[in-house]
Amino acid sequence: MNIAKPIKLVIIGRVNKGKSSLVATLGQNDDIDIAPTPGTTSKSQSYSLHFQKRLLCELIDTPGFEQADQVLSMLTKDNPSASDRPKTVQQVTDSTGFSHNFPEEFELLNASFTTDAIVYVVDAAHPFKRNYESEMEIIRWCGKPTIAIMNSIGEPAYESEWRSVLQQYFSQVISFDAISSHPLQRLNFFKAVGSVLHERKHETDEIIKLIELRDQHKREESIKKIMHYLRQLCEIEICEEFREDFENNDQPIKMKEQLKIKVTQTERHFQNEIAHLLGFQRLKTSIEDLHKLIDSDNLFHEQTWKVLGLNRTQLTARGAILGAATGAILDLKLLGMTHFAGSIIGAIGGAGAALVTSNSKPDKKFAGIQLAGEQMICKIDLKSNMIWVLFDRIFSYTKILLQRAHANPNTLILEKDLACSTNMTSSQQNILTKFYKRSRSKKSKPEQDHLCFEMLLELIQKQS
Ligand SMILES: Nc1nc2c(ncn2[C@@H]2O[C@H](COP(=O)(O)OP(=O)(O)O)[C@@H](O)[C@H]2O)c(=O)[nH]1
Ligand SMILES: [Mg+2]
Repeated sequence: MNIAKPIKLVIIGRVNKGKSSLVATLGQNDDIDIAPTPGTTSKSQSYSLHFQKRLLCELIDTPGFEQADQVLSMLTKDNPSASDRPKTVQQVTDSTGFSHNFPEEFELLNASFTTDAIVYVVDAAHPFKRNYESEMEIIRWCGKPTIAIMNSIGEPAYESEWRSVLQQYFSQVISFDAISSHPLQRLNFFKAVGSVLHERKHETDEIIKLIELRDQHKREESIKKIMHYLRQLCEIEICEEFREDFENNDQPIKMKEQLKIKVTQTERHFQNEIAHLLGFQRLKTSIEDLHKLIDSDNLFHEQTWKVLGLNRTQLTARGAILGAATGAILDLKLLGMTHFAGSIIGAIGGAGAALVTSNSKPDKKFAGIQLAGEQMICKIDLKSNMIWVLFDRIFSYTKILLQRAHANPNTLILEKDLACSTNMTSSQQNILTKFYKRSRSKKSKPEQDHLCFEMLLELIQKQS
């Protein structure tokens, strides 16, 4: 597929109508200035939509109209004929002093001369007023294909009123919610572009196809990142020489601390990677601190269920399917029989981690866990809920970002709807369990890994 020349669109309208928000959401990039204070955009700025290094579309964000009445009276002064109007707009914009006296109109008109179509944004949460007519008339004078967007900043109470006005001036009128990212919205927008750019219809159809491919590509890349993350989690090991005077030392506590730090860092790293992959540079998040979560005495504590969005039945059901519900608890009970084990419970219980040895000639044994040898290893217990909690957190985070509009200014809160893994069938859970095990033993089976990839992809597609 070849887009000979990218489609260039200029976004214009008054300040605070959501122009920059529209650009961010259409371009799927939050690296754009959106602020409730007017005048945030003072110069025209171009944003590109790429797919696999190919430029598909260029969106030009502009400052808002400020003095449309005066500019229109300059244009109409000599009463040019309809065929001379575009030329007149150009001449007036180029005239001496115009850029100084009308900096905003200078920016937006200049940008519109070089574009394929003009996109005009209004806020249909507020009523139409007569003083909007000047700017719509100026746009008509430019003689370009036009699309009007009704972006409601609040309830779209005045849509029908606006529509009957806009239809008098614009070739296409569509509703758009800049802070909701339903993929159909973006496609509808480009369909509207296609319908006004008759001679470039074929190219806009190609863009629509490529945008769909691009969305799919992003989902696939996100799943690859999630799998990479899970593999790393399974591989994290805190290894230390086993000390003989363990009875009174804090070696296990320190090892657990290191495990916690490592897991937390790894989670943050992959959250950032996924955010960047999905075009979020400025995302503000409020995510329950993993550190605190691991600190809670154990994963079955009521507070923890709340954080995870799980109820007791869900936890038990999942555990039963996996045969892992007792994983953490069983270890704790057994270990609780000795004083030393008590410190291990404190140290590793919350993390669902296990202490194991790599040495085959143990000389000390507690409750079936080999402690003696040359090395102690602290790692996430794959039989515990911990690995599922970590999976749920990254999967939910990714799912939310895939659905999120890039203009959404709200802080991302990751509290509810976290328990994705409880909605998985037992065979899906088994596929993932096997993946954890392969990762831990550093065995890679490409076919089975691919099966896991396909399963997670289907899951995220269904849920997004
Ligand atoms: N609720 C809601 N707020 C929006 C929407 N579009 C923009 N906003 C908010 O309106 C304000 C102005 O948006 P911005 O895109 O900067 O407007 P611009 O001046 O036309 O570029 C910002 O606070 C946005 O978050 C929308 O569709 N819904
Ligand atoms: Mg703006």
